[in-house]
Amino acid sequence: MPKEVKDYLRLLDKPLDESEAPEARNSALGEDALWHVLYSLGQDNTHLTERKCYWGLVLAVRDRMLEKWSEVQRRYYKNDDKRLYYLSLEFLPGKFLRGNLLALGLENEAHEFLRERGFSLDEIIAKECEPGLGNGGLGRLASCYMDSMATYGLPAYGYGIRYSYGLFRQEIRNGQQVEQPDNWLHEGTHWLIPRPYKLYPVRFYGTVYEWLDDNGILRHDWRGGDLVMAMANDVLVPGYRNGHVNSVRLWEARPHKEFVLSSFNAGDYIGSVQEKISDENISMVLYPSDDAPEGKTLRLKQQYFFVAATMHDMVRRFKKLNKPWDQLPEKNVVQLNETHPSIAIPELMRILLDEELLSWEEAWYICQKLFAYTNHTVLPEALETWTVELMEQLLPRHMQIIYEINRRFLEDVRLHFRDEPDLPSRVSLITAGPEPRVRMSHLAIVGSFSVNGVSALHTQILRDRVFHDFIRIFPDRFNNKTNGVTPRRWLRQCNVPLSWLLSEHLGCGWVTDLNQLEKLRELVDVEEFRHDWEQCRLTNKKRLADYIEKMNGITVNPHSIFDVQVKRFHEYKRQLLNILHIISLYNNIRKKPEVKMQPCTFIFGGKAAPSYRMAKDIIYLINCVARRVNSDPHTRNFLKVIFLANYNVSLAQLLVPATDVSEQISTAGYEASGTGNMKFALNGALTLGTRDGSNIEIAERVGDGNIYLFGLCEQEVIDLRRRGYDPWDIYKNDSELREVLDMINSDQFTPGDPTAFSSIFNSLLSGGDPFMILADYRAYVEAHKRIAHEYVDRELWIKKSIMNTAGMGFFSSDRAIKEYSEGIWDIAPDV
Ligand code: F58
Repeated sequence: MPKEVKDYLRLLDKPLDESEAPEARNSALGEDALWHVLYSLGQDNTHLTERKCYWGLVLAVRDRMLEKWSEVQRRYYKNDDKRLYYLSLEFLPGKFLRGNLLALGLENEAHEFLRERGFSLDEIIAKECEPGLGNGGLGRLASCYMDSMATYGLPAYGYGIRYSYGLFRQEIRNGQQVEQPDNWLHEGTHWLIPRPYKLYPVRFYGTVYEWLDDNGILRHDWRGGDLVMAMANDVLVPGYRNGHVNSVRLWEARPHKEFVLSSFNAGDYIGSVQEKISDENISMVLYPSDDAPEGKTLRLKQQYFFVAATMHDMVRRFKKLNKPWDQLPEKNVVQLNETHPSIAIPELMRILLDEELLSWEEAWYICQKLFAYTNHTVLPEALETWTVELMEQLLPRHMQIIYEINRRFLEDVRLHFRDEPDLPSRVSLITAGPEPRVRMSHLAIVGSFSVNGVSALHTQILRDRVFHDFIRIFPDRFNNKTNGVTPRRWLRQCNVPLSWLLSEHLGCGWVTDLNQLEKLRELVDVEEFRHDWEQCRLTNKKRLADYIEKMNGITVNPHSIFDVQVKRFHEYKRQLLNILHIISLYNNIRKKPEVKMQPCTFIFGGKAAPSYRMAKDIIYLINCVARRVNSDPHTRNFLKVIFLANYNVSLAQLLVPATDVSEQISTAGYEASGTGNMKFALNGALTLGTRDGSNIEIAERVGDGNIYLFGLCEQEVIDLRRRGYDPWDIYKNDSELREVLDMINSDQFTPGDPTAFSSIFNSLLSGGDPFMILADYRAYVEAHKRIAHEYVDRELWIKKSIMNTAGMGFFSSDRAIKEYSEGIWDIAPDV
């Protein structure tokens, strides 16, 4: 290892010197930052503060991106490129500054500028606020994909909502989750470029009028109701060192009428702004879950709001080209990230039929060639539906169009599947019964030319179970695109020590060609390399240990196994299985203090949807167990349990490089893919996982010997359910487990309150637990034993760690985006 690398390990704030020259520009970044402090921020630039430097830098970086962005936009027009519209109700980009500096090759300049003024980039970035405009994997995937699209040079646009409040900020008080508003814009942000002149009206409610056109064709006109304005805000997304900059357009709801002056003058101050406030509410908050009925209308409003504005934008751009309508799908493709934006299908139909006066056949032909849909879940309760009643009220014209799509579709189905009288009701876009509902996934399937799952297993499940009927109707429509993560953020940015080491041995090419990590296989037997690998990991672990000390006031041993489970809290992800095992470990240490045990630090993080009682109880249980375990002098040196509050992208960037064991333990068949699993393995963590989602594909690539797979596979879960799963039987026969469960069902962790966790106990035993936690318990414990045993053999462990990183090239989002662009979108890079 060269001397500088070793220096780096000691001095984390030292810049990483890469050979590539920064983007050519006449003036220096620092000079421009100073200029902006005075002329854009309107502040004295002779006396600098951290804040001034930060915003000055942001504006100077933004200038550089804007120059490239406008060049790129002009090129798209000039080259008449086919464009991709990526529609997502969620984006989780993480902090911007470091990623943008890295992409533009400006990190050193920024370091220098700050250092000369007595500040440090790391400290400044620590205070940067993070847009939490998503719940979890789905939103983060959208951001990884935007990064890869820009790095590949694709003519692509992201579209979403500029929520004023992101997902709530999680605090832990007395062990319980408390939700606080996440006012990420409290200081404003220059990363967003507001476009007050890009303002489109969006209609809700109203009446549909019918009229006959000159050819005697019945036409429709949707009028009246409420109008809300959608205002564009652009976030720039630079490619990695390729001069390419794309953008994500986030719509903000603006009032159609500012305020009612007559009411104000009459003294009705509240009434005068009521309408304005209700309009602005549309982009106020991101929904953490859609199971609260009072939020339902607002959520559907959000969906239509951003989709209507986006379709308007696409049509406006297309019209500038003066091409016939049938070329719309030749020049554009729309990817729907889950069903949340699928109302785009009837919206485009409405535009083409009612505004552009196309025939139904022409309009439908265009739609079916334009839209593609990605499914991210097999959970029945997460497959979105809306009551016909609500749809008819809020979007009356769209409901008519959906009825007509359904009528024609079912007519076709009846014609082609004459001997299956039940099929039409199963595939219908609208459910039968007293409260009919629109199935958004069926709408998305019928209105798209491509439907994809996000891992091989998930796509297979869609084919075999969830959308089985549709496979026969549209055999060529379904395909798989296994997820990926961007190596820029999830290795180069978050793991600087390892990036140094990799670049030193492999060159810098891996940052944009992750398959180059394969070459690491040649280095596993080099002792010095393994030593350096371990040093990098230890540096990262110490950094995390410092953070834990600071945030939770608990000292953890950086030489202990860092075993991490961070993700949204959900029963299917089985954080419960993890904590059950921890309690049994705790019992064992107390019973047999003489047995030497490898010290272990179990780390949890993640948010529970505010209305999801069980998920919140599990968080509480983990914190109660942590309190007990961490304060027990008998176990303190061997076992620590940490819950890190407010898990977000930045915290993930700190945790991922410091993790030894990555917990990916969902019930097989439930996790569509997972992307956390990829980030951890890429950084050299070993996965402890079920044969679920993309864990299976990770195992294929890192090798069975370098991953700990355990438990029932998807088919076995189904078989067991069919045979009858009896958790009481397991309870009776496994004394260790019984002891753990009885402790939960007593006041052991909540002195004086023996029923605090009875709902958890009952869900595991009496409720028939669909996630079959106890069925996998023994196999999970055994896998942990193997881990503890093998971790001690440092040579073996480090080799396995290296083999993980070496095998993860496939899981780059660059690969995924290439597959999407070749296999679905039919678009090519313009660089
Ligand atoms: C996730 N879905 C999947 N949904 O769970 C995960 O397996 C997959 O890797 C990832 O998508 C990317 O494909 C997901 O994150 C949500 O966050 C829902 C959004 C709507 C509200 C409820 C949560």
